[in-house]
Amino acid sequence: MSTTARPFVPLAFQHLPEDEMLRRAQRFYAEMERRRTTRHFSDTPVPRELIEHAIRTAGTAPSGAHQQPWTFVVISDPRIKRLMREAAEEEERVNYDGRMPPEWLEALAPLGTDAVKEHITTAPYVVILFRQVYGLRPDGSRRTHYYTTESCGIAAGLFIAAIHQMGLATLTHTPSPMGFLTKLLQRPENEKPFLLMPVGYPAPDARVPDLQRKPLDEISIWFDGGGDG
Ligand code: IYR
Repeated sequence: MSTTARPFVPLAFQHLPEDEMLRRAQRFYAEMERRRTTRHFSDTPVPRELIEHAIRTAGTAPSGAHQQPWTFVVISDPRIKRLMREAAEEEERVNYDGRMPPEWLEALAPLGTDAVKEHITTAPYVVILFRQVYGLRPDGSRRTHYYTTESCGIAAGLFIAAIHQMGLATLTHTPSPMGFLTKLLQRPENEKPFLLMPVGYPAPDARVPDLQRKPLDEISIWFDGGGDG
């Protein structure tokens, strides 16, 4: 098969003074540090345009061979949300009633999760990120996709950051197994559900577990070359 090189264009890169870089880094970190996952959403409507921007932002993620192996399915239709919640809760009841081993249930206990998935019907939008395991060419033949999990994980991270930065909240929910989403949302066989993210304002009385994040020295190891060796 012949391949065509893309034309290259100059990189539009803005060099900033170091003090400005530090200010930006601190401001962005402070903003992201305030992000919390909540399970309690308000049903206050959210402008569709905001969700569109978050998806555009997610779509800037780097991806394996620039194949952009993601489809964002956006649901605000109350009927579909209800069906989705019913199906998710059915699976989760099986999970919490024994499909998840005791060690898993123990790990979740501090977070207070259970089989009730109210966020699916309360949040004004539910965004499901589907991972395109392989691509489909216009003639129906399969095109291998590379690093789809990594690519979708990065896209999800950007989506979450965008949602937080614009003043909304989301939750990364992975109902398990997720096959019911493929059926309900009529996705093609090359797409697998990756993440379900309700989006909206937090409920006025939203509560979150009192979590601590690991400090820098617990999450990073540095080889500075400055030792006495
Ligand atoms: N999918 C279940 C269980 C669950 C698993 C993990 I790992 C979490 O961080 C949270 C929940 C549920 O959504 O309840």
